[in-house]
Amino acid sequence: MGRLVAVSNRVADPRNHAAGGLAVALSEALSKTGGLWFGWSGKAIDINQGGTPGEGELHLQQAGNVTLATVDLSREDYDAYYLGYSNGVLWPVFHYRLDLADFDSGGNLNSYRRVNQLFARKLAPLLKPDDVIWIHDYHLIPLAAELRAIGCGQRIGFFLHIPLPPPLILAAIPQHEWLMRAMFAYDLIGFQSQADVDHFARYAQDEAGAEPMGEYRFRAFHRTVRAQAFPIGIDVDEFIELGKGDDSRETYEMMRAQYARRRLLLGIDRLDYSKGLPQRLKAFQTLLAEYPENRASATLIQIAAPSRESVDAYADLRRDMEGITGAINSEYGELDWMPVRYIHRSTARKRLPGLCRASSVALVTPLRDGMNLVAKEFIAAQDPDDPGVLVLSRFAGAAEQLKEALLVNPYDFRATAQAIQQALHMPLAERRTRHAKLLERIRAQDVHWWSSEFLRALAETENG
Ligand code: ADQ
Repeated sequence: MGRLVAVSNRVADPRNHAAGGLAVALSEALSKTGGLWFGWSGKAIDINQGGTPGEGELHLQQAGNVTLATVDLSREDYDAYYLGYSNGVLWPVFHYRLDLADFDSGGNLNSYRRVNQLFARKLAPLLKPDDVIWIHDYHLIPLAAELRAIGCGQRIGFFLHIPLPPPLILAAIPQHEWLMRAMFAYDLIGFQSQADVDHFARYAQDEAGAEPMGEYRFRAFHRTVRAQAFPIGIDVDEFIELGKGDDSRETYEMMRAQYARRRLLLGIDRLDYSKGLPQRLKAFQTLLAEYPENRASATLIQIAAPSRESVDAYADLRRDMEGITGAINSEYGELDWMPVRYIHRSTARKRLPGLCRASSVALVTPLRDGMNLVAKEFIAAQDPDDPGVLVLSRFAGAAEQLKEALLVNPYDFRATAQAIQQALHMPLAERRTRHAKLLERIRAQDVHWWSSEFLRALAETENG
């Protein structure tokens, strides 16, 4: 294989393993070929500091044998490309939330195109003819088309980390035809789940008149694209090792000591409306109402990392969460017990395994999620002899794989409360059997499997 060039909105320093599984997996694949990682520098330059829309300085940095190439954006482009179009249009629609999409601002679309053109212009001169390019996520859907437009003929693959909605929902985006045409500039498109592949296949055939060319391949707009599911995984061994570290062990001991007489339920998310957090709190409230034996015992720790706070829908969510938490705690709280501990901060990665291991139940109940890696991290962190139970939304991509979890419909509070009750009272033998199977599944398709399978499939494509 030629040199690997990875492109993503954010670039992580491969030497910093605290960045997590994806950064580790990409770094590993990049260092095998002395690769290049290209993306936004994280800097948004104000207009009075010289930030001009459609322009940005390129920075090159060496991290071992991997080159990091990053580009600054003007504040105006950052606001419109990142917050406006990527997170104000594509994120909500791809998560089936048409009600939260802001289609009105044409400026956002222009900027989304302009940033993708800027990235193509800055990246093209760095490319070698036999490079293999792997572009990530919804911020960069049109990047391959922009690269092709300026003469790049290399193999280009794309991985969508979020779900692809059914054709009718996708078609609500005014520019859906343009986005789909842009997808056909890739040689391979990877999705998180088979459901996403099916949505792509239906859209491609029904709306874009694509011709199916045998398994996984479609032809339209004079190009052939392969579309396939590559469910992303975690680095299971790395997470288990992290669990043996001092920080994780300390966290575990502290939680066990503090909650010795209680049962811990855990939620770890970004504060995002796709994660179903208000619904999760309401299911927990229903548990306390309908199964009173859990009062003064079951404690939900919900850690929600701040995210995209300047987008309106996120500020609304923050208020909702505070309101519902207050209502539950004031209704059921005792002098020595608060049912919900809601923490609006992120937790250091090195503490996560300990926190997961100290919990009896994980609540991973998104309304829609590409995959959800927290579900897999929870499984990896458990003591196989006395494991906790995963309550998982059927609308998370992970539900296609993790069939031994307790699968729930997060909109149905009573049924979710019932599943939590079942999780809290599951016999040890059943917990062990379910956990062993889940661990086997996340090992078989871990993050190393994910990147090597994707790159193998990309190398097999016919390139055009
Ligand atoms: P995200 O929506 O960010 O990612 P997710 O997979 O849940 O979501 O988490 C990614 C990582 O962030 C995990 O390693 C998790 O531990 C960490 N994390 C989340 N909340 C945290 C918190 N409060 N404190 C500390 N760490 C936290 C997108 C898609 C997902 C898909 C991933 C990877 O939305 O569906 O699984 O990409 O493809």
